[in-house]
Amino acid sequence: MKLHPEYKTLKVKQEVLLARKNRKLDDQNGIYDRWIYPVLTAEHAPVEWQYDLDEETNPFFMKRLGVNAVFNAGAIQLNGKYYVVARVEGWDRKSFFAVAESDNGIDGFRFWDEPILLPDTCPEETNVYDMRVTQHEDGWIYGVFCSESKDLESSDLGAAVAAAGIVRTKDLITWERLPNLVTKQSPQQRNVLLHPEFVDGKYAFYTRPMDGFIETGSGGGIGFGLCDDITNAVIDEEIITSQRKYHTITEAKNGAGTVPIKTDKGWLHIAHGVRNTAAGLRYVIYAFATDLEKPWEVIAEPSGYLIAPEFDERIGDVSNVVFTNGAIVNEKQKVFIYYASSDTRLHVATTTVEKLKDYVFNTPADPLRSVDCVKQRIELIRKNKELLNK
Ligand code: M1P
Repeated sequence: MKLHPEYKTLKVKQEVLLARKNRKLDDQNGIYDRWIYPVLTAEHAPVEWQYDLDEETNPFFMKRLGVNAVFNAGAIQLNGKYYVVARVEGWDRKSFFAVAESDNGIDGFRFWDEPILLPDTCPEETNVYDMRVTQHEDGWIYGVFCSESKDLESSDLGAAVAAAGIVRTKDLITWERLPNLVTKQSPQQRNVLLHPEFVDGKYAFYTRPMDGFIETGSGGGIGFGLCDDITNAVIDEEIITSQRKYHTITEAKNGAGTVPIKTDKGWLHIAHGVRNTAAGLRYVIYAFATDLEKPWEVIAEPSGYLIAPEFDERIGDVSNVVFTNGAIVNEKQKVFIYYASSDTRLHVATTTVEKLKDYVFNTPADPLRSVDCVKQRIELIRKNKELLNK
């Protein structure tokens, strides 16, 4: 064995990337700040995960196990550090989870030495992705993710079945796998999220009822259901929280994103909405609030999107997509929304709980018809004219 001389060159180059300071973008909307650089990309994946460093077995210093993308990440703050559990996708199309940590949440993210090796309890499972990480009041940190298997009942080679996998940990190092969630009303599930508190003494999940793997079909929006035992999670009944609506950003589908943020006025949710276009599906991020006691009941939902793909974010493996499954609220009530663009890279948007609350409760709702949208805008213009003419 002999360390390849190219290794050091590559390490030095990567170190420059990892040490790069992030900067806020100038172009702001008052709701949140965007940052110039993604916080994680495929280029952040450790060299040791991809190259055989031995000159004898890898004389040309080839990437043997390349990383294609780093994106949709769950997030949690522990002991003052910012952790994301990112979806890392290899050149082989399979995704896995890996923890990266940062001291400030906006730059300096570094992957831990090794990715997470989940307990292999589902022999039929082919792929895993999009972990939502919930610090639950029962003392465990739960990860709920999509567990994808081939649909053996279909003759279509690409047909798949999506279910919600559940793991739990105390330290992000050791993970215990629990049985997948069973939802009696829905044959498939993706974008499932565990609520951080018990509701009526039960574990509460935001679900995404769907008939097929891609199409939500009859699924009316983001679902909500309760279960008694998380070690054998079964939801008998799902009700709809944030509904899909005709001619809105959620017409084709929507799905829960970050763990709801508790405020004095209600739970703040940051989710994704999808609509169809001639160029394919367009994914944006939106927000809404639910009642403190009844976290399934929507009490405010601003019109339109909170974050849409902009600039370079528009392009990637699945273009025209922004997607979130993780946010952190720090001790200063600053909010770090980790969102991925075009299934390729991970970004951060920062705001505060106060600003998000103002946004969700004081931004007008979608009146659902063009003529009413114009009336809404004219009302704003006339109010502003009055102020400007004073
Ligand atoms: O490709 C965009 C996103 O598609 C899926 O989301 P949804 O289930 O709402 O269609 C997910 O697979 C997600 O990982 C992906 O980012």
